[in-house]
Amino acid sequence: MSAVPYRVENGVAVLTIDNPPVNAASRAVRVGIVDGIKQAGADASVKAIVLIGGGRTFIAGADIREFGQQLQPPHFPDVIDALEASTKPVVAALHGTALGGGFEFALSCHYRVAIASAKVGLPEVNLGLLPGAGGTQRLPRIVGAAKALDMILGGKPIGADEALKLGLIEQIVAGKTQPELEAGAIAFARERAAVAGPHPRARDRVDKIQGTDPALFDEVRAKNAKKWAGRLAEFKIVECVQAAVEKKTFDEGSAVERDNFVILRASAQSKALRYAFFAEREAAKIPGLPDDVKPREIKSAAVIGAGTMGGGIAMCFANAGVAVQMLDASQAAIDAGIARVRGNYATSVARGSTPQDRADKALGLISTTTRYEDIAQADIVVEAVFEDMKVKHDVFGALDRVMKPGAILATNTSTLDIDGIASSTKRPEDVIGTHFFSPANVMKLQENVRGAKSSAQTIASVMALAKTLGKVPVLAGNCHGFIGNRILYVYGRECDFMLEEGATPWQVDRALQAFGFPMGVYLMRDLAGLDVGWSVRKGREATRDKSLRYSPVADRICEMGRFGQKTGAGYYKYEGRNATPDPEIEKLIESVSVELGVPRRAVTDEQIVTRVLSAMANEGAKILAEGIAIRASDIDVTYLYGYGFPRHQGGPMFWAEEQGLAKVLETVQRYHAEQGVLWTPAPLLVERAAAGKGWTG
Ligand code: T1G
Repeated sequence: MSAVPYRVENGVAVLTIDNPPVNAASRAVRVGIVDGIKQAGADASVKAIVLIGGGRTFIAGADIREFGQQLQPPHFPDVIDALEASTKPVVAALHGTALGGGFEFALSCHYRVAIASAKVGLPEVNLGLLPGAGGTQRLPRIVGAAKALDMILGGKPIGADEALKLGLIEQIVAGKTQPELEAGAIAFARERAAVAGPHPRARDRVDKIQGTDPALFDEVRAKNAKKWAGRLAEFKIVECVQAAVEKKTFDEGSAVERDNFVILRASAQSKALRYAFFAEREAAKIPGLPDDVKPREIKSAAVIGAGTMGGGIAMCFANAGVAVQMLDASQAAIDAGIARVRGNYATSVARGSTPQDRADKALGLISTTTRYEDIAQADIVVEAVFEDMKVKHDVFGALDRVMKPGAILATNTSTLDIDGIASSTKRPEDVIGTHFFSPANVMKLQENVRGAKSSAQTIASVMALAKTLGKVPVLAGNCHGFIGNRILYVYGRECDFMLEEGATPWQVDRALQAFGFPMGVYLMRDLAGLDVGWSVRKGREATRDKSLRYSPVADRICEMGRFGQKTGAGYYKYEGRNATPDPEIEKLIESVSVELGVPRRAVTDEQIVTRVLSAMANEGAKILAEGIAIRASDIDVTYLYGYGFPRHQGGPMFWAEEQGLAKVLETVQRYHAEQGVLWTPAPLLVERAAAGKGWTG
C-alpha cells in the first residue's frame, strides 16, 4: 500500500500523504509523491494535482530518524524536481503544521492553500540543520531576505493569516477540517487548471530579492555574535540566504545550500540536537504505568506559599487557563506575592512577550486566600513553602485534613524526602513531588518525583499536567536532590575543589560559558543568593561525613556577609547586575588553600570542563543504576531544560557517550586516585565502559 494513496476527483489527482503521526517525509512518502506526480502526468483525465496530508497534518518535515542512516533515493531534490517539472498545476493543501522539508515541498508546488489553523515554518535550526531542500533559496524569493532570515533563524512556524499576507499561500479555504481543506483545494486546482501555463515557480522569482541591502547579512551576524558563539547552523543559514541574493543563478545558490546542509547533517551539534528532540519526547513515557490508568483531570489548582516560587507556579496554571488559588499564612505575604505576580506580567507585557489581553486573562484566574478551607475543592495543590521538613509536615498535615478525596498533594521541594513529606498524610498515594525551576513561569523543566507510595494515577496525572502547563516532564525517584540537584551538588563540589587547587571563580565560569553554559556556576550562585545554600549546609553540618573532603570557601564568603548580587558582593563584586572579579576573594581562596595544605597549580579550561562533566556523568551513572532516572536521556533532558546545559552539547550523559565511556572512566579513575572516595567509579560506568557500549544497547 503506497504511503501516498492516489485518487482522481473531478479531473484533479489527489495525493494524500499517509505516514502517521506527523506525515514525516520518509523514503516511502518520497517514493509515493514521485510516483503520484508521474501517474497524474500520464493520466489525460487529470488537469491538476493536489498534495495533501492525511490525518492531523501536512508533512512535518524530513523523518529525523533517517538522518543517522544512509539516505535512500528519491532524495528531497528529486521530489522537488518532480513537483516543479509538472506541467499540470500542483497545489499544496496545508493543515496542521507544514514544517521543514514538508514546507519545502509545498514551496516547490505552484500554489499553496490552507485552512485558517494551519502553520508553516522551517524549524531546522532547532536541530542544528538548515532547510536543505531549497528553503533557503525559495523562501527569500517569496518573502524577501530579511523576513526569510527571521523565519529560518527563529525556527518558529507562522500562522496561515501571516503566510497569506506574505504571499506564502494563495488562499485560506473555508472550513476547519481536512476534508473541507481537500474540497477547497480541489476547487482551487480546477480554477488554476483553466488558466494557461506555465504555472508559477518560486525559483523563478527575483522581485523580492532584488535590491536587498548588502549590509543585511553582516548586520545579522554582528547582532547575534554573542548568542551564536560556538554554534554552526545559524551562520550557515545566513550564508545560504546571502547566496540566494548574491549568486547569479538559483542553482548556484542551491549548491551553497547543499554543501552547507551536508556539513551540518554530519555535525556533532546536529547529532546532539536531534538526540535532544527525541529525548524530550521519550522522557514523557513512563514504562510500567498500566495502560488503563487515566490521569485525573485538573480543572482547578491551589499553591501554598506566595513567595517567588509559589507566585511563579501560580502563573504556570493561570497561563494554561487553570484557575488557581494562592494561599499564604498572612495577608501581607499574599499582598507581596500578588504584587510580584502582577509585576511579572507587567514586565512581559512591556517586553512584548505577552499580549496585554493574555496577561489580564491569566491574572483573572489567580485568586488568594489565607484559609485552607477555601482551597479544599482544588484538583491539585502544590506546596511551595520554605525548604524545611517541619514546615512541610505542618502544611501537608493541614492539606490532609481539608483537601477533597482524590486531590493531588504535590510538593515543590528541590531536595527533601518525598516519603517523609507523605508520611504527614493519610493519603501517601496522592502525594508526589513536582519540582519547578526558578523562574517557574519561564523554566520548562518539571521534575516529577515519585514517592514509594505515589499511585500510578498520581504519577500519570502530574506527567499529563506538565503537558497542560507547557512544561517538559521528567520522572525522578526519591533521593536527596532527585536527579537535577543531586548532580548539581557534585558539579559545584568539583568547581569548589578546583578553586582550592588553583583556579579562580572567574576562570571556572569562563570555561563553563565557553563550553556553552549561559552562566558559570559562580555567577549563577551569586544570582540565586549564597545564603540559602549556606543555611542548608549549616543545617547538615552535624550529620555531614567529616571524612569526606569539604570546601569551606563558600561558607567563608557568607561569613563576610557577602550573599551575592543582592548584597552587592558574593564571589564577584557588583555594581547593579554588573559583576567584576574581586581580588579579595582570590586572596581568601589562596588563604584556604594554605590552611588546608592544598598546593596550588595552574588549572586549564579543558581540565575544568572535563572534570565537571565527568563528575556529572559518573553521578548520572549512579542515578541510573539506582533507578532514580528511568533513562540516561532523562538525565540529559533534566539538564537541558532545568540547568541551562547547552542544547547543542546534548546533556552530560550524551557528552560522556560522545567522549566514549571508557575515556570518561579513565578520567574518573584518575580523579579517584587523586581525590579519593568522592570519585569512586560508578559500577554501571565501569560495566558499560568494559563492554565498549553507551548507556543503552
Ligand atoms: N521525524 C520523525 N519523527 C517525528 C518527527 C520528524 N520530523 N516529528 C515528530 N516526530 C515524532 C515524535 O518523535 C513523536 O514520536 C511523534 O512524532 C509525535 O511528535 C530536508 C532536513 C510536528 C509540531 O523539525 O516539531 O525537514 O514519541 O510529540 O507535540 O530541510 O513533532 O510518538 O514516538 O512532537 O503534536 C524538520 C519536528 C525536520 C518538526 C508535532 N521538522 N516535529 O508536535 O507531537 S528536518 C521538524 C515537531 C527537515 C529538510 C530538513 C513536532 C510537531 P513518539 P510530538 P506534537
